[in-house]
Amino acid sequence: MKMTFRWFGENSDSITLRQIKQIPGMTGIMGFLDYKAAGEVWSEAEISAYIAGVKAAGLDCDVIESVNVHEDIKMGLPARDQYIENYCITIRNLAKYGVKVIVYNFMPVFDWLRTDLARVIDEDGSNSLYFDEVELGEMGPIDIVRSTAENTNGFTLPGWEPERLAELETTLERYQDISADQLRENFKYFLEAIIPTCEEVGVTMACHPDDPAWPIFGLPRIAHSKEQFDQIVGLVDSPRNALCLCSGSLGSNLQNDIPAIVRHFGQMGRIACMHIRNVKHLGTRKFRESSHLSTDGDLDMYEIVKAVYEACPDIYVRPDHGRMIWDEVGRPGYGLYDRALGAAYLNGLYEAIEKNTKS
Ligand code: CS2
Ligand code: MN
Repeated sequence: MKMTFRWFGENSDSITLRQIKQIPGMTGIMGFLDYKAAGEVWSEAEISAYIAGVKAAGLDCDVIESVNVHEDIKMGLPARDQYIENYCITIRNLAKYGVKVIVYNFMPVFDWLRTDLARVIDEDGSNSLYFDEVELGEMGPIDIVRSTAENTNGFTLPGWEPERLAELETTLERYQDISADQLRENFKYFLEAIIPTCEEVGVTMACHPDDPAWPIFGLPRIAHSKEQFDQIVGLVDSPRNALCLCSGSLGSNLQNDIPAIVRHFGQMGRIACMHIRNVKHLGTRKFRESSHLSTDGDLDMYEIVKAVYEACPDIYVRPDHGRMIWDEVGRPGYGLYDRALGAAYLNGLYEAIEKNTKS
């Protein structure tokens, strides 16, 4: 299990590479050029400068996260071929600088979605990302975009880039005619076009689950259960067509048995990486992101890490969103302290499981 940390880049993160390097057991980052719009080519010059900085800090950059898929690809519009071509160039460019895994998602319009980015947790005064389906219904898509964009402490959030959201209403309308099956067809078209390039250059695509794990605003969503992931890995049967299982995203629906899902896809060799975090359910489709500790949320982190140890011990993992604690101000979900605690905790679980198994 290679422990990593999400990092947004020098001018886009409140956290420095030096701080990340000082977290015990940290091997590298999951990198991101946060200024790139979906569909744009990531140039060699940009990639090499970014990765050189990471390497100089003593960290690896084997995983890149959120090379976002252009909406025209998801909607199956004629312009998709151009965007797919751009995507293949980006894959090649990343491979040249040693990138092995690209994390992406195939969610229409929105990436992960919350109704509050800083809900105070009364017990201890920290705050965290929060979701309530009732609040969501009252807000509607336009309000949620506005409030998300306004409450990020000046940072952009992955998947919430202003360019992508400018044409929100038109995009939402277009999706009314796209069924889940059609979306899956478009997904297949995308994978069939890019996986040969991945095979050639040795890059694995890792699909991140829908978050929350059900359809939102009537938009089709096809990546939030074991059955759906079975369909996705079957769209193109190649080890380069793999998953980034996110325990917090899948865990928003407690029907998802995460250790079993990890074992299933891990044994198939189809998990490239994981985001491991906990969620605390507060009612039906109402939850907050808790600390990583099992007893603070509803997921059994020991069982999840044990499944990783048994089924796919060589994968990259990272703590996912953390709470804001110790008065830290930063990009919601991506502060330093709680995620660093999460990483140390997950490494501790892994060490204990490994030693127990071997003794
Ligand atoms: C991330 C997503 O914060 C998160 O949960 O996992 O933003 C993720 O990077 C994307 O869905 C992948 O494109
Ligand atoms: Mn995630």
